[in-house]
This record gives sequence, C-alpha cells and structure tokens, in this order.
Amino acid sequence: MGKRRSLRPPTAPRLIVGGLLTALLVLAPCGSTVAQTPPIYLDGSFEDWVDRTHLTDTRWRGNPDPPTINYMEDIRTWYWATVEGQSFIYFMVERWPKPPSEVGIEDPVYYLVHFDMNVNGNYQEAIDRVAVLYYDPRPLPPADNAWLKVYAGNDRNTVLYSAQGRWGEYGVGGSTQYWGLKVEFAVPFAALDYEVTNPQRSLSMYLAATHNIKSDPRFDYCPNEGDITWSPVPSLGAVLTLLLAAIGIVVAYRSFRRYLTPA
Ligand SMILES: [Ca+2]
Ligand SMILES: [Ca+2]
Ligand SMILES: [Ca+2]
Ligand SMILES: [Ca+2]
Repeated sequence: MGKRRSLRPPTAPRLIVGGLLTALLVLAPCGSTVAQTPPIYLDGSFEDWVDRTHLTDTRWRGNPDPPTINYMEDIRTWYWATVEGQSFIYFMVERWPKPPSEVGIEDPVYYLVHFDMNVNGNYQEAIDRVAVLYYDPRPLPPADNAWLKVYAGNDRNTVLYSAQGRWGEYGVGGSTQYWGLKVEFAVPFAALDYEVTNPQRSLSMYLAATHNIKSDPRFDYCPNEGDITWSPVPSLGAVLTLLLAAIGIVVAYRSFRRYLTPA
C-alpha cells in the first residue's frame, strides 16, 4: 500500500492540497506586506504617498464659460489611506499650479472632507462629520502651516478635534524649492466616532476646496459629482486571509498525516 501510494500519479485531492500549499506560500508574503503598510509621516514631504489610492481632479482651465472657481482652490489630486495599527485616516491634497506660468501658489486654501458616517446620502446629521483643513504656505519654516478642525455634520460651532503642524509645502518665497501645492493631514477615528457609529465599517466622503470660506465661498469638488464609499479598516480582507491560511494548514496537515501513516 505504501509503495502504491508513492508510485501513483497525484490524485485530485493531492493536487488541491498542493494548490493550497502553493497558495499559502504565495499568500504568506502578501499577508505580511499588507500587515506592514508603510507608514505615513505628517512632515510636509510626500514620498510616502507614492502608489497610494487617489483621485485625479479636472482642471478648471479649459472648461466652458467663465470658471466658477479660482486657481487657488483648484484640486488636482486627492489621496486617502489608512496604516495598519493606526487609528487615523490620512489625506493628501494637491492643487494645480498657478496658471499661466505654472508656478507654485502662496495663497492659503481650505480643504473640507465631508464624511457621511451612516452612508445615507445626508452629510448634515449629528452623526456625520466635516474635517476643515486650513493650509497657508506663507509662514516660513519651521512655523506651522496647516490647521485642522473637525465638526459634526450639523454643528459648525463646536470643535470636536483640532490639530496643527508643518504638513504642507512652504510657499514659493523666491525659491523653486517650495511650492505651496501639497498638504497632508490625518483625521483620527475617534473624531469620527468611527468605531461606535459605524459597525458596518464603511463611510462615504468627498472633498471640497475654497480659498474664501467666509463670504460667498465657491468650491471645487472631488469627485466632481457624487462621493466615495469605502471601508477604512479592511477587516473582512484580513479575516478572510487568516481563515484561508487556517483552512490550508489543517488540510495540509491531515493530508500529510494520512500520507505518512501506513494504511
Ligand atoms: Ca509625509
Ligand atoms: Ca480641480
Ligand atoms: Ca449621514
Ligand atoms: Ca473638481
């Protein structure tokens, strides 16, 4: 019996086990890569955003009719990310350079990330949030140049969370070293009540930008229409990976035991 087992060609179950083992070998490094998401540093430099999820927004120049917004608030790209083990949603926004010379921009801008925490299409409820980021490239380094405040969707008077830092590019300042186009910031899950209000672990959001938030504000939006729904914590993916790995190990172990035990 032992000889027959060792000589006969692989049977379908063995092929399956072999496939699972191969999948495990392939999945294991992937799993560790996912677990060790590269960190994001709020340091005003942006190499940490390469290859992350983002949307590219249209430029108002070239659109028909007089532009409704100014170059100061013209969103170019909007990045968002989470990092394994960190309770923040990280964002990075880049605006288009100043036309027509395509240089940097020294003027400040407001970026508003609107969160629909219960994904019902209404962003104005107490459960919802808006994160308002004020970015002013004019202060000279090492002064802070970005200020963040988080409010409830129905109350712009009560600050639920605030933070500030050197999160943006500094202004042009006669140098080509600084551009005033990019800024990064982070919104903590706690400020969103994410764990409590969001058992389904998904939310919707969109970005708005304006250089004049107080009177007659005009906004550029990203995306131009609608919003984005996503799950900041990909818990299902992690659980599924672990589950698949566990099943693979059990099947492989049983198969090897059967193979090694004389019939
Ligand atoms: Ca950074
Ligand atoms: Ca734009
Ligand atoms: Ca809502
Ligand atoms: Ca837009």
